[in-house]
Amino acid sequence: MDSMIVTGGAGFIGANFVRLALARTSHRVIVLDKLTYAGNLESLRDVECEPRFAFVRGDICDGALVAQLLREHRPRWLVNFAAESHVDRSIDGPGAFVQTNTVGTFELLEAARLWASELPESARRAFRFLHVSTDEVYGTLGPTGSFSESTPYAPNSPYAASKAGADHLVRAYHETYGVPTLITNCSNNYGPFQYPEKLIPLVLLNALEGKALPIYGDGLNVRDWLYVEDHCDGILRVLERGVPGEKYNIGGHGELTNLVLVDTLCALLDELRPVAGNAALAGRPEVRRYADLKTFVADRPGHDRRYAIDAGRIERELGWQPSHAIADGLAATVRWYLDNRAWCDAVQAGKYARERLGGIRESR
Ligand code: NAD
Ligand code: TDX
Repeated sequence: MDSMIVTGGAGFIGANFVRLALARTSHRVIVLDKLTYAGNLESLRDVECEPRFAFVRGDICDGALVAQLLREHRPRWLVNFAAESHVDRSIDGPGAFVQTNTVGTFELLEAARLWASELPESARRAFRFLHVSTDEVYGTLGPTGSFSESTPYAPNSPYAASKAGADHLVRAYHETYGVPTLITNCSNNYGPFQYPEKLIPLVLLNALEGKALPIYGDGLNVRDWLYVEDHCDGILRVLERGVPGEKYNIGGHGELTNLVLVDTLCALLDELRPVAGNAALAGRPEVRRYADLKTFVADRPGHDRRYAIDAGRIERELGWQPSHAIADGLAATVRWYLDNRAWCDAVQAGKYARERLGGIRESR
C-alpha cells in the first residue's frame, strides 16, 4: 500500500487534506505535527480510528525524526503543510516563523534528499515532495492584475518572507539535487477547522458573543478566498499530475474587500442566528444587526493591499477548477462554526482569547 507523510496535518488545511486524502486515495496517511497552539487533535477526531491513519507528534526541524519516518514508511508523497501561519503573530515574534517555515522546510528537504538518493530508480522517480506555500510571497497588488507563477517574489511580512525562503530552497533542491519537488501557492483559505485568530472565524465568534468585529485600516484590503476543500483537491491534483520542479498557483476566483466579506458574514448570521434571539446581545438595543458590531481599528503594519491569483496554469495544464462559489462556501462555513462551538472552545481554551495580535507600528 502506498503511503504519504503529511506534515502539519492537525492544522486547518492539513486536517481537511487528511480527510480528503483518506476518502479519495488508498494511501496510508501519516501525520507529523508538533501540535502548536494551531494544531489540534480535535480536528482529526473522526479519522483517528481509521486503520490507514497514523499520528506522530514531532517537529519538522528534527531532521533525525524525519529521516526515521521516511525509512519506516517509505512514502510516495510528502506534503508539507507544517508552518507558523498567522501574519499578525509573525509581527510579534518572527523567530518561530523563520525556524519552522524556513529551517523546518530545509530539514525536510535534506532528509528527503538523502533518503531518496538510496531508493531504487523507479521509487525515486515516483516520489513527490509537495511544499504548500502562499500567494503572500508575491507581495501586494494594485487595483488590477493578478499573481502568476512568474510574478517576482516580494514578501512584505516576516511570515511571507519565511515562506519565500522555503520556496527558494524547495526549488534549489530540485535544480541542484533532482529531488522531485512541487510547490503550490494558494490564496486565502476558508472553511471548517480554521483557527479563530484568522479573519473569518474571528468575526463569526466575536459576533455570536456580542464582541467588536475588528476591521484593520479602512477595510478595503482585498483577499482572494478559496474554499479549503477546493484547495485540498487542487493539491491532490498536483501530486497526481504535476510536473516535478514546477510550481502551481491555486485560487478560488473569490476576491472580496474585507468590509464586503464581514458584511456578508454578518448577513448570514442575521439569517441563521438573529440578534433578537442571541442572549449575548440582550440589553444592547444599539446592536440591531451583527454588522453594527464592526469597529475600525489601527491597521496591520506592512498590510498587503490586494491579493489575486491567476490560477490559469493549474486549470489549463492539470484540468483543476474550484467547485465552490464563494456564496455557497461562506454559507457552509458559517453553518459549520454555528454547529461546532465545542471545537471552537476546545482549540482556544487557555491559549487564546481573540485579543489583538500584531505590533502596531508607531512610526516608520
Ligand atoms: P495552521 O496554522 O492552521 O496549521 C499549521 C500546523 O502546523 C499546525 O497543526 C501546527 O501544529 C503545525 N506545526 C507548526 N509548527 C510545526 C513544526 N515545527 N513541526 C511540525 N508541525 C508544526 O495553518 P494552515 O492555515 O492550515 O496552513 C497550512 C499551510 O498552508 C501553511 O504552510 C501555510 O503557510 C499555507 N497557507 C495557508 C493559507 C491559509 O489561508 N490558511 C493560505 C496559503 C498558504
Ligand atoms: O481581526 C482582523 N481584522 C482584519 O481586518 C484580522 C485577523 C484580519 N483582518 C484583515 C487582514 C487581512 O487583510 O483581514 C484580512 C485577512 O487576514 P488573516 O485572516 O489574518 O489572513 P491573511 O493575513 O490574509 O493571511 C492568510 O492568507 C494567506 C493566512 O493566514 C496565511 O497563512 C496565508 O498564507
